[in-house]
Amino acid sequence: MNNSNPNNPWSITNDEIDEEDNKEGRGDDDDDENNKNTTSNNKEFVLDDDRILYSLPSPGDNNREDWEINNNRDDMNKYVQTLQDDGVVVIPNVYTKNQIKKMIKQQKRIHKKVKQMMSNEDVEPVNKPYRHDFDKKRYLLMKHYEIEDEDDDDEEYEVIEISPGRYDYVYGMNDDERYPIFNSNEYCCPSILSELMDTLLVADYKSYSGCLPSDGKSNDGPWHRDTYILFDDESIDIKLPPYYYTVLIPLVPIGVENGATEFMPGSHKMTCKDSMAIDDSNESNRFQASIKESDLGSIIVFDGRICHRGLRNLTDQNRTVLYMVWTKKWYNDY
Ligand SMILES: O=C(O)CCC(=O)C(=O)O
Repeated sequence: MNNSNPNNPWSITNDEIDEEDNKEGRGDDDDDENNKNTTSNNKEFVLDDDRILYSLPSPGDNNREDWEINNNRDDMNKYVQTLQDDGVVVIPNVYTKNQIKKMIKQQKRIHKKVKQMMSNEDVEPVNKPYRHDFDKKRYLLMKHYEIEDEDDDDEEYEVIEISPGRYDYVYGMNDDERYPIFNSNEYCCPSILSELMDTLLVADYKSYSGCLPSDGKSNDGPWHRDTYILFDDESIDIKLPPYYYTVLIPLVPIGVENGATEFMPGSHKMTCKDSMAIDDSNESNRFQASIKESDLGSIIVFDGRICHRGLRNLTDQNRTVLYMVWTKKWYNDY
């Protein structure tokens, strides 16, 4: 079509586009340095007005070396490949033992405070639907507690009881100066993780943190994906490039006794029906991510579309896992 609309100030004719193309080839535009932007293949685009193009630094660029621990480039390629193929990978030595100790201490303070707020006489849990998609959009009724932090202008937060004694909340985990470890670069974007996300999500992504504490003894969680089905048809979601990653950071060893996280490798690229049809008696078709005591500081990273579940906790011991969610900015985890 070559029909310029005189009523529409944004309409451009093909002739005008050709003219712009020719100009670009000749490079005879305004050569003000401030108006230039260099793209990754070094082709220069020049604005023809006085607006200034600005490139945002990548979120992982700041002071990486200060807190580099696991920064082996060969491993990096392996993690990227495994996440693309299997949808889940365990990365060792992302945090030091000292950092894990700080996280445990501050998370315990957070948990104590959350329990206090939950036991306030004004707080009544309400059964509300919680989105837990699998082959289709699915809601499970779960107890929700609305808590208020009187030390922070009565700011309101939600605590969800995923199964008896097993909770999910974000209180204290994001930009809260009272719990500085969770507010720090060393926690939020260790170099291996920020580089991984740079590679996989590429640009325009965001993250937030939360906590999954359990008081002991819980049942198997349901199989689910962490992503919401975008167009009520999972066959669309599984064809998209990655847009959602979950990161689990165990603060206690996790395994068969207290509930490993179980995954169906490859199911981020399959319909749930096809994934469930795969023979689960063959061990290689199921992956149970366990972290030993000596391996604390490791993280489990997975594509949010992978089918997974938390397995039962047979012990009376607390099982606390922190999580981060990294998504493209357009994704809304509501
Ligand atoms: O607690 C776990 O191991 C499982 C967590 C989980 O299902 C999730 O992050 O969606």
